[in-house]
Amino acid sequence: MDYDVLDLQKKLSKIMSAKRLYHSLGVQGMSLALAIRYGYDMDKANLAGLLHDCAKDLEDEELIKECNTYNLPVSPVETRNGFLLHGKLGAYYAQHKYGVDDSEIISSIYWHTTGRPDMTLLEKIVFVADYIEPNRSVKRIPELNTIRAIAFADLDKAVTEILKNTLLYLEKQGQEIDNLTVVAYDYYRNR
Ligand code: DGI
Ligand code: FE
Ligand code: FE
Repeated sequence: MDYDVLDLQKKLSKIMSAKRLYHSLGVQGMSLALAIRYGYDMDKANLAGLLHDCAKDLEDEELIKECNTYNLPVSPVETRNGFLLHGKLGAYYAQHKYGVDDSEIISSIYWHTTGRPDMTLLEKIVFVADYIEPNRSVKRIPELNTIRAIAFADLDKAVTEILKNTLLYLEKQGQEIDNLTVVAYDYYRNR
């Protein structure tokens, strides 16, 4: 695939906080490593990881406004928790702002926050890489190093553990849970 990753990194560095860029570079590298492990196209994984949070530096209201502008559907849960839209809008930006025309890359960005049942290999790679990238802290997620090891042994199991942890965390925090996340966990738990 013909794509100028350095140019894209430079563009993202102008719209992202330093912290977000660092995270994005971490996910880029981790997606690449998982692609090597599971035999997926390295360039595509690299690009998907780098771009996955390209719409995250927007306030909740801005995310909703942008989705309305581009006719992207906004569910009631998403209206109440605007940040959930950064995957959907990021997928749109990847396509229309950053010139990505690969449908696998676009959908891996689209689904990276909630996951979904029966994810494609790249969707799983980005979903897992996002959680285990080196800048995530074991202080905040005690199971992180266990999940990192699992990620390189059994990708579906890593997806399952991450969904389980995420749901537990959201419950503990009293945050509203999107049914997409529940449906994804039910699928992987029973797989
Ligand atoms: O954008 P990142 O922070 O790198 O990672 P992400 O896009 O996976 O977002 C992580 C957050 O999303 C994490 O705090 C858990 C949250 N999340 C995932 N599923 C749901 C959710 N939050 C709510 N409220 N409901 C969900 O179903
Ligand atoms: Fe994200
Ligand atoms: Fe992320």
